[in-house]
Amino acid sequence: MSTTFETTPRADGYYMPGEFTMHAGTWMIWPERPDNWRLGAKPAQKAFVAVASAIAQFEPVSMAVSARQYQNARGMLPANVRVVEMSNNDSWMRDVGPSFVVNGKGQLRGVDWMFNAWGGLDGGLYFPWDLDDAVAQKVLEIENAGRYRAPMVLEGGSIHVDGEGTLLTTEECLLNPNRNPDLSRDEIETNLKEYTGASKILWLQNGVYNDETNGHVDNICCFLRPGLVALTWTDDHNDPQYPISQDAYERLSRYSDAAGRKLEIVKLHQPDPILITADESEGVDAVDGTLPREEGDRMAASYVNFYLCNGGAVIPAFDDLHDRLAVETLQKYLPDRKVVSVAAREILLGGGNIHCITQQQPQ
Ligand code: KQY
Repeated sequence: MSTTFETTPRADGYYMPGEFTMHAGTWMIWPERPDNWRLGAKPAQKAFVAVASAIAQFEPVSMAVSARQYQNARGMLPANVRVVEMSNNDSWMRDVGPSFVVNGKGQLRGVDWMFNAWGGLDGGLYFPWDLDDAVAQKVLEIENAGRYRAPMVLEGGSIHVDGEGTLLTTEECLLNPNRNPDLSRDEIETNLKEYTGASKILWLQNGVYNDETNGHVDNICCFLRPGLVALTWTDDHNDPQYPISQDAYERLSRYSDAAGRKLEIVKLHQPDPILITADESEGVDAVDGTLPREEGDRMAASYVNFYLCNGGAVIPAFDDLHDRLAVETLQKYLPDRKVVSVAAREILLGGGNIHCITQQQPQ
């Protein structure tokens, strides 16, 4: 049985390591809801298989799947992906899974944040979300890892850490009144520090333009290693993303991290605007209370939403001219990893990307 601790990770000597450190494996959830994924989620399922297969070249992958989809997922996934039955409301393991923490003795525990589907009844993306809110606890139980239930709503995609005391996040998401209306900025910072072990919080203002998560940091900026960050970028002054990336760049240039280092910033130029087609829009079941997918809506496409795994980096491809440059740039800054690109338009159409559907379990 997995114990629930009433203390905090920081008090017990645990901290959240950077994604770039060694993993025991990766957790994902199988997509199926037809009001988010077009054509009964079949194209998304193929994209998730491609992501799981790419990661499985580097480390073990576990896929959580509802009872209804178990046989279909087992049949579509390669044999080296472990399939585990787990109920869920959707497939965003980054946001609903545990943030794993470790101590200096190689022991593993996890933080189970409160989840309200990216904003609850005030702009959230679906109702109910109770099955998603239980996912972190179930993963920790399977891994026999102790659990901390954090007293705060937070999705894993809204934070990035360097594992050396620095945490990156956005005001747009963490200070949004639809997450923790009763907590002040100071109280939110205190919780972040207590539950991740970070000592310094670096705030960006906004996430990527039109990101339905209210600006998750994992779509705009992430650590490649301590002191080195990747930032989504555009050179087009007329693009609404331009002032957002510009502001982020200025803040990151001013900041130093918890160890006192200035940050080196790698710009990853975004793809050209990606709009939902009529076909794609028509393929999504319309249901009251979930976000409509309208023809012509711009999706929040970003190469920063990649995933680092043992010896690898799995980066989204959009069939765009910038795909190649993104791979080459990342490869240049990650010489010890193999950068693999996976076609990700179908994941983007669901509202996120490769980082959003994965969760690392540290070694
Ligand atoms: O982390 C994410 N990007 C998840 C987005 C959820 C979208 C639900 N439609």
